[in-house]
Amino acid sequence: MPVDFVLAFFDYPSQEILTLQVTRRVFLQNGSMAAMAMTMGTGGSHRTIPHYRTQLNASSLAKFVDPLPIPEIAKPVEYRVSPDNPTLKIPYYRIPVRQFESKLHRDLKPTRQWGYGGISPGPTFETRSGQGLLVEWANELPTLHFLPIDHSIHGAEADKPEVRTVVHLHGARAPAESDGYPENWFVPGKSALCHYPNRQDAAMLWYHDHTLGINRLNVFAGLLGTFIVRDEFEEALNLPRDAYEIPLVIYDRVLDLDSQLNYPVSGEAGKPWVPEVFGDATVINGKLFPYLEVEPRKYRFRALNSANGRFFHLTMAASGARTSESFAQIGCDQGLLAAPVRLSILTLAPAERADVVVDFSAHAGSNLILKNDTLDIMQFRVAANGTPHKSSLPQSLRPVEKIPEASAVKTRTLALTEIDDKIQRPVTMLLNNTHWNMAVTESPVLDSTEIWELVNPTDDSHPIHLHLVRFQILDRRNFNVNVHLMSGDVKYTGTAVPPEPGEAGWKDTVRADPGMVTRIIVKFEGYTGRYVWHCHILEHEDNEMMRPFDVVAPK
Ligand SMILES: [Cu+2]
Repeated sequence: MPVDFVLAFFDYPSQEILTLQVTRRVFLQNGSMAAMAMTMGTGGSHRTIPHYRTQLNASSLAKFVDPLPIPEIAKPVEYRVSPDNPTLKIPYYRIPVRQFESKLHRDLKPTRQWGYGGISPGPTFETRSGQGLLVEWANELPTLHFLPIDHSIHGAEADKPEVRTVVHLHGARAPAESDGYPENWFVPGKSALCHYPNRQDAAMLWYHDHTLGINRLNVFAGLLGTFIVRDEFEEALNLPRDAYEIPLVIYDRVLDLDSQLNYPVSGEAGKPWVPEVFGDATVINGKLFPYLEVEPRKYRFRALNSANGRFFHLTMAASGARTSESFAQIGCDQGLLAAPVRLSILTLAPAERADVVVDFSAHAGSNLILKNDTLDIMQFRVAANGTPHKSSLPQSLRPVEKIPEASAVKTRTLALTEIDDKIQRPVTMLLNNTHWNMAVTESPVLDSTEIWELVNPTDDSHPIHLHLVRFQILDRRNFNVNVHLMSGDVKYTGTAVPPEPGEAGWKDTVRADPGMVTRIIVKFEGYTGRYVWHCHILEHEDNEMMRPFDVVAPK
């Protein structure tokens, strides 16, 4: 398949494109190639491309001149009666959603962004398992959007207000009315009150915009933040904490020469949507190429990939060489793993989280570099001496009891499909060949267990996220794509591969890799009501790769 997304980005003449013969899958898996494509694009044959402007070459900026920002902790404004227990008062937060400017780098001008609490990432919520809280999300944004809306996309038609928002707390077991259903958007001047009961294990969740048809633009503008749930079990493990526990919110952006967000467009009149976006500016906690001063001891990093579409492959390098077994991964999306997993490369698909411990004690007085593929993205400056510490890295963490396959009452086979135009540019992506507006086809019964088989005949790895629930990955297995495309049948061609050790815990987002059937097992616990499942490549999600599902009461 030709490089359709480069065509989309840079409006290459199609003849040129057809000679390149690189698949988008390769681009998805290889960040440096995407960066190369971006560089190629600056010399490409631009015609009149609305919105999209000449790109800043982010690698030309000085490295490691800004300290890593740590997002502030959200503070409740008062206590209010809990919606599910009138005898209880719970914290009430009010978070304004605002436009603001901040410098992404010392040598850049301030960049216009949108942020929760007027910052991006937004303030970090700190709460405990079972400690419910209320958040009033108040839309105080301007009435005009500054990124290119595609009115041909479902839910973003020209009769809709330009600026709309709705907030989803990713990974939360929350009632449907507080889950941020994509159609429940509200306009500037309005707000939504959400109740998060937090009856779930310790984990790092994250909140972000989920507005139908413009989600990719609102998140690109900066509407994201983290939400940490803690519990006694985790605290008893004596992991690094307080100043030694640090969130790393990682995402890529495209900037213009004026330091402004430069969301790519297709170049096709009236249809600016592009199938994926990859930027060469890797931002961590709101800064490009930040540094962090650390002591020679263990740190706990809570990493989140909040990129629109980029998969990160993170490594640590000392003096130019990769250090082996740099990370001890202790948790994934929905909390702790059964035991630490030693990794030299940490892969994060969009929306995935990894909880990792890094021990700097062997590097006193030197610098380490965090890399994504070949790109240096952050520096750790390890002090020569540190304060004595007693944190530990236990050999066993939290038991993860496997859900038996025999407990599943239903198996659903769900295809992930891509519809291309005549020159093989994707025009829409679908789940199970159904559009957003079609009748609900997945209606699991509350407290029942199901197996979902995600059949991926496309060239892309799609990170699939189910709202409300946590699940376990059973396996991935190659199948014959051609047979599937002709007949719909699934003919396996390989043996089932178990999840990677770092995925073998509780998940809420799973890579459905190309040419494979990915099986997950899910218990639909929590609440009845309407939720969604979708691809977390935001450009896919916005263009039909999202479906509602209903959790129904048992008969
Ligand atoms: Cu996708």
